[in-house]
Amino acid sequence: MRLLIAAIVGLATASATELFASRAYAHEFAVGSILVVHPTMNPPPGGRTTTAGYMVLRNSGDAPDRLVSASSPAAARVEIHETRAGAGGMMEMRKLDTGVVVPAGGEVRFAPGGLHLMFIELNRPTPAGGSIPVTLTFERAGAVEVQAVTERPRAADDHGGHGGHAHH
Ligand SMILES: [Cu+2]
Repeated sequence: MRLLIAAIVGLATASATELFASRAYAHEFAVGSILVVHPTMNPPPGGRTTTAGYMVLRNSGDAPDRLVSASSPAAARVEIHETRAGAGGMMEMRKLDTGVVVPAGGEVRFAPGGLHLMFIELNRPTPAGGSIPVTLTFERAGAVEVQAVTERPRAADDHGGHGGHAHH
């Protein structure tokens, strides 16, 4: 009991930053057999309203599922994109209109240089350390609202705000 009280007092006195950090630590969302692990959004470079987001999708079920769409009240559109080497070795991006399959018992990684969510026409400030709600809709598991945390990807570098990449 004393331990529990200490924990509660500790929680009450922790700074907002610490609270956020502890919440971000267990930052995952479940729907059906799908687990959405650590959804994030790159802080958009100054003045831009388009940026990329990342996450890992795990499927503990015995049937494949498919992420069919994403949306957010914080953006006009959220698209599912893939970066890949195109003709001539240039990296190029394309929108995946049929979504992304999450294999049975497997996972799909959205990461810099590959799959990503594209937040287009953000309509609110998205300071680092904040988060925005994103609804992910799966063919089998249905829809789930997750919180995408605004932070830089841990992996080396990204194409940032997709400078020069047309999204319309
Ligand atoms: Cu993109």
